[in-house]
Amino acid sequence: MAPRKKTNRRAFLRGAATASLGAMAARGATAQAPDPLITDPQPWAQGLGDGVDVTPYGLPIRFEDDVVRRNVPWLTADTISSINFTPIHALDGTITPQGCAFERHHSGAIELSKQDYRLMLNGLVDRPLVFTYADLERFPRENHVYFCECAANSGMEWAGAQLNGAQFTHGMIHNMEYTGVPLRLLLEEAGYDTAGKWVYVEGADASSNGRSIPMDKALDDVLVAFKANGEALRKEHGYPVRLVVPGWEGNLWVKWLRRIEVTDAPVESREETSKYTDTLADGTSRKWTWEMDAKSVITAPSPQSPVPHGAGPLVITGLAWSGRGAITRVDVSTDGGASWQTARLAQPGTPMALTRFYLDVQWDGAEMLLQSRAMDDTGYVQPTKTQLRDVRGLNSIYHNNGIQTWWLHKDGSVENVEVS
Ligand SMILES: Nc1nc2c(c(=O)[nH]1)N[C@H]1C(S)=C(S)[C@@H](COP(=O)(O)O)O[C@H]1N2
Ligand SMILES: [Mo]
Repeated sequence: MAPRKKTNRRAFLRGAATASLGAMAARGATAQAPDPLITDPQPWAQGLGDGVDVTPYGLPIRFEDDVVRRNVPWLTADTISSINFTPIHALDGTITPQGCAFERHHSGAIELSKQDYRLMLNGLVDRPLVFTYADLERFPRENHVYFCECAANSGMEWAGAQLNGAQFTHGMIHNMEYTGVPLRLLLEEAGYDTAGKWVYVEGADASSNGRSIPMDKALDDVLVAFKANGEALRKEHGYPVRLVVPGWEGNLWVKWLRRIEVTDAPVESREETSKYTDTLADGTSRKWTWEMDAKSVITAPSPQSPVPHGAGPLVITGLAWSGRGAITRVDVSTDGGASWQTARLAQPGTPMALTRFYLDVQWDGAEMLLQSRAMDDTGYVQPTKTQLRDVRGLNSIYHNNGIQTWWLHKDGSVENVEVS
């Protein structure tokens, strides 16, 4: 799975050997032979490029066509009730383009137009209401950047290192800027009853993916969203309207949102009983584990993003997030957790959104055991897998936020291993 760029690397080292000493440690080697890419006229400068309308809506250039969502075929019986993974090993910054943001469907991605869209708000309210898409556009709206992480992210890694790539171990996550109407405004419009302690939300797809949400959360920061990263939601993310439930597990982020019922008790639906509960060592299960605890992963170097350049300057980078607040600090270890260095945050952490971190090191070319650990503004520190298993046992699938280890080999290749 890990693309090993051995030929390229050897070619580079041969070139570097003939170049000046120290070139290997520099960020760009000084070549001695004339470089035809500089000295010769190139085809792209000898003709004209595409006109402005050749691509009315642009896609990434073909050289980047390996930066795509991928699934793991053996995980699910088919691709309809399935999941794929964001290529986090190849992205930088924090915003996930919709085109490569992971998808999780229980009964496939449906096509629902704005014209056919209806949102019902019923139950314990003074006035049951139905909103069209155009109605929603007339409520005051807000913009917020939030991550959405499936509770099953890293679930395959509970018993030990399994999938060889950050995309597969940690890629059930995306981070977008949402535009939407606070759910509170719709509840106020309908006049919710004080006996209404919960809302039950469901989608228009065959699975409906119904979930109960406590009223406190519904009135706090939940958004009825229709734009992501400035444009309409993509079909696979719930076009035309999805729920955004900041910091809470992805399953609550109902897509193709069709109904919100104010209730006095949780529904205890399939998705919150037989699924998305956490079975402990003694066989009992925790429920209502909504928040996504602080977590981080090094995205490069990682198995799909090996080091192509040998010893010298090396950028170690990754993502950190917390469903309970903002990331305040990320530490990186190069020796499997024996010692830690505090990484540089590209931007100060913001609540319930991805934070990018960097550690710029001089790599001596020796193997490293790379780890990262996140801390949030509640004082919480991301646990080791041993600490997590001490509390949760080995029966769990969901909510694995344990520290990940990548083994960087001398040849620059990287492997998923466990140091617990
Ligand atoms: N209507 C509906 N909403 C849904 C789902 C679904 O299958 N149907 N899947 C849920 C799950 S389990 C997750 S993790 C998120 C994934 O959102 P995404 O597909 O935009 O990544 O959507 C949630 N909302
Ligand atoms: Mo999920």
